Amino acid sequence: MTIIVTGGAGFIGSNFIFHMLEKHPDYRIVCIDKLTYAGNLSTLACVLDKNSKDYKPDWAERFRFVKLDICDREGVFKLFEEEKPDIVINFAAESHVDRSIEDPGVFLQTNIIGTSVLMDACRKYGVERYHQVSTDEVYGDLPLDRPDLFFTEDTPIHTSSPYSSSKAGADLLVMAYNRTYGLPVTISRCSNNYGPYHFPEKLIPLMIANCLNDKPLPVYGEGLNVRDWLYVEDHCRAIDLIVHKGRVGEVYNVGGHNEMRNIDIVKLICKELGKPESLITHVTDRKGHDMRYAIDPTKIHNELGWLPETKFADGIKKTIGWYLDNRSWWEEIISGEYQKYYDKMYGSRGTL
Ligand code: NAD
Ligand code: TDX
Repeated sequence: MTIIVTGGAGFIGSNFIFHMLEKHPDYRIVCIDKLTYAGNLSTLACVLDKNSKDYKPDWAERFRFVKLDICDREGVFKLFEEEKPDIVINFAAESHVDRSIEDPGVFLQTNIIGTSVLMDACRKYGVERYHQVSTDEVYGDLPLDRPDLFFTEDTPIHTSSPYSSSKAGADLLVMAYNRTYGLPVTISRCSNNYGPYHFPEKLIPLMIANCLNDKPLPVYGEGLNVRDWLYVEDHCRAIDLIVHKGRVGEVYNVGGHNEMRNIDIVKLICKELGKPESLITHVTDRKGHDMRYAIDPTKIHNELGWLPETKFADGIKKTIGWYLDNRSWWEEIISGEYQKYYDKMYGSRGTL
């Protein structure tokens, strides 16, 4: 079995590759990644770098890395010709809402055009399954005063940001390729993930890094927005189940019934790291900021028996522990180009 995983040098894709190499000792994984600002080869040290203390030779011999843009039609077709993959799983995306608000163009290119290129290659070479890793953000948001409401697979698409719109556009295209060409597709729509290798521009790793550096903790608005947090390994298990046992042409929502307000997450991180809450700075809100995401995971539970295994209280401790043990990974990231991004995003942001 050969599986192409796109975006495998990023947060969830890398965790998924490790999950699959561990869980399926007879699978080969071919990772395609453009290595944008969010992709990092050091994340894949355990399968690429013989000098790394984490190197796993039995994984490395079943792993291939190819630096490639999923929008590069010629390059993608050439690789499919060579590898003839059985399954293709598309994690590659521009993934940060704030960046999409600043510059939507690249989101449309990678998230929509890239998806169509991959599916065209799947049509030409034939695959058992094309899986699209999507997001709960395609459903828009829920009001804070209706805790009884959740996103189901039937909730209408209703996007807020250029990021979520580009992901929704890709989802529509995936369903169209299934109906028009009979491509065997599935889609998963997951809530917010957290865990190792999470890029430090996102809420949880940003707050951990800033706490450790005694820097202000920039909470957008009052911090009352709610997200439904899922430990990344639970998401990886869900995708593994869907590509093997999920029904073709179906969407599966993935979420942990673990809703938390941003401000409470930030306070918890301060507490765990023994830092004062006075580091918290309320800054100008995100434009179009979604209030609440909440997934109803009944379908994946009933059909595939999936349930989240990691409780938030344990997952956040593990995650903080990982960032403490792997300082060089994130310190290298935040010392480079990232600093310019940070200054642009936060430097001139007003405080409340
Ligand atoms: P990430 O930003 O950490 O990683 C994205 C990876 O894709 C990077 O390695 C990057 O180099 C690569 N990439 C970007 N453009 C590319 C291109 N044109 N060609 C090839 N590679 C390219 O993202 P993530 O948080 O790991 O998210 C992975 C997927 O999961 C995305 O599709 C995202 O929409 C979805 N998702 C994320 C979350 C979350 O909480 N992080 C939740 C639900 C869904
Ligand atoms: O500095 C910050 N301050 C802050 O208050 C940052 C970076 C975020 N926030 C808030 C905004 C959100 O309400 O925290 C919340 C989480 O923000 P992000 O980490 O940027 O995630 P979110 O916008 O919820 O989107 C994430 O989940 C769905 C992923 O980035 C997406 O790729 C995924 O599809």
